[in-house]
Amino acid sequence: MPRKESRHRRCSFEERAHRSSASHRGCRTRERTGTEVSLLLLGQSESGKSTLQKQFQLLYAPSTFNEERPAWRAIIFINIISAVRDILRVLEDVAKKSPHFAGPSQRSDPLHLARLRLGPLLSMESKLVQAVDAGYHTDNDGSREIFVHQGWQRKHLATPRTETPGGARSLDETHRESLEDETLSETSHLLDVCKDYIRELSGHPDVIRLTESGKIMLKESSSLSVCMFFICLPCLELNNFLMARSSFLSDLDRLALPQWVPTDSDILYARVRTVGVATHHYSISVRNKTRSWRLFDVGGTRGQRKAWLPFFEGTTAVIFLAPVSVFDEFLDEAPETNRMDDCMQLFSDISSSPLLKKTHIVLFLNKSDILRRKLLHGIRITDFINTFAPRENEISVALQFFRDHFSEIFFRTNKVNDRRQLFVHATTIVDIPLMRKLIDRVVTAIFFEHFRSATLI
Ligand SMILES: Nc1nc2c(ncn2[C@@H]2O[C@H](COP(=O)(O)OP(=O)(O)OP(=O)(O)O)[C@@H](O)[C@H]2O)c(=O)[nH]1
Ligand SMILES: [Mg+2]
Repeated sequence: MPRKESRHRRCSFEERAHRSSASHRGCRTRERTGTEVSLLLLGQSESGKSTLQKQFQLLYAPSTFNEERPAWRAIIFINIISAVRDILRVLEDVAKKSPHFAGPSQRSDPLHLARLRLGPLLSMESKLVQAVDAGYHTDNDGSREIFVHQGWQRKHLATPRTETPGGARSLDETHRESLEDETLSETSHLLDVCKDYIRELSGHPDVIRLTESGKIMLKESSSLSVCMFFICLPCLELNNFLMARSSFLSDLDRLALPQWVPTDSDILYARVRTVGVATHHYSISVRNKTRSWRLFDVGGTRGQRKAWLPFFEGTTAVIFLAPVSVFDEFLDEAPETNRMDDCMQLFSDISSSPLLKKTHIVLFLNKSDILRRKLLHGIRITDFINTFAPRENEISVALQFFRDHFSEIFFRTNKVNDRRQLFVHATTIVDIPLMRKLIDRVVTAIFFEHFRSATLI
């Protein structure tokens, strides 16, 4: 997408986010009277906020989740294509540094060949982005990720498609739909044609060598959805164990089938960056009492955190997501900052905010599945957090350590109101049966705390 256009899209999106925060102010009265429960999902980027919101939808609005299911095909295709692009980029970087590098477009060069073979598939990315009316959000550091406008799925429902007031579908609409269908089936066909080349590329000796030597690693949140590579600090150890995970890339036979419809799990693993604040409404019954709930899913990159503030006042509860697997990673937007340090600082800011002094906080120590795999793989927490020593590098010990650490931050910053509570849970948000039970428990706790504390205000 041209830079100008993407800036325009970003701008209008931010305006929308601003409008939504203004309309949010108007809704506070309802919250104060206790008729509506509002829940704020907070945490750094890629901590799992939107995935948690999808779990809410799956649990409390399954019919809309089902209606929107086909729309996720395009996003997953985009995820796959950008993963392939990232692998190619890494391999090109390696090739350029090689003493045998003979120039960018040598016919015999296997990478050049791979680019040629994959070219038609790669060129579908912009068409898919257009089809879902998405854009790219670029951070200060230049990192780029796809974002979509709130409610984008509604425009891409399989049935019923939108109709004009007269009952007939507009020509524009029909044209857009057929373009979208064409784009999807073309991508699916190209994916089928290219799947062996993609496999070959993922198993390229340089990719294996670099992952084994720790020179590149899979961005951990993407290890299960898309394999995004980046050059990381040389001390990191990660081999192709993670790469062999059930990522979209290792499931191409299924995803390239023309009749493939994303499963619940595919949708939970699909990655779209949130820009601004997305509001979701649910009607939730707790012990036969039905209330309207609003969930605010915020964009977590550093540059977006200022936009959270208008949503603090009057919120019933905060669910803070701390991705505990990130102890050995660094922020995309600030590569010198360890992601766990950023997460703890952010948690400290949230729990000490005067606007949240009466708000209970639910802390999810998320991505515990990835934490477990990293520890089993021998990545040592002490190499990144020296206060962890001399503990055992073991999952239950690590979870207890993080639980204690976050609790200490909470109690240190909690002097303003000691009636406020912190509920801590270790989570794997992509685990559907586990989350079903946990969300139900958390919702019940928030609901009852809400009405108990309403009398305290
Ligand atoms: N393996 C694993 N992956 C997870 C878990 N939670 C989230 N993910 C994946 O992590 C990626 C990022 O999750 P998101 O929910 O998009 O993160 P976010 O906090 O909304 O990020 P922003 O919108 O950028 O603020 C997605 O691809 C999810 O599928 C988890 O517990 N385990
Ligand atoms: Mg998000």
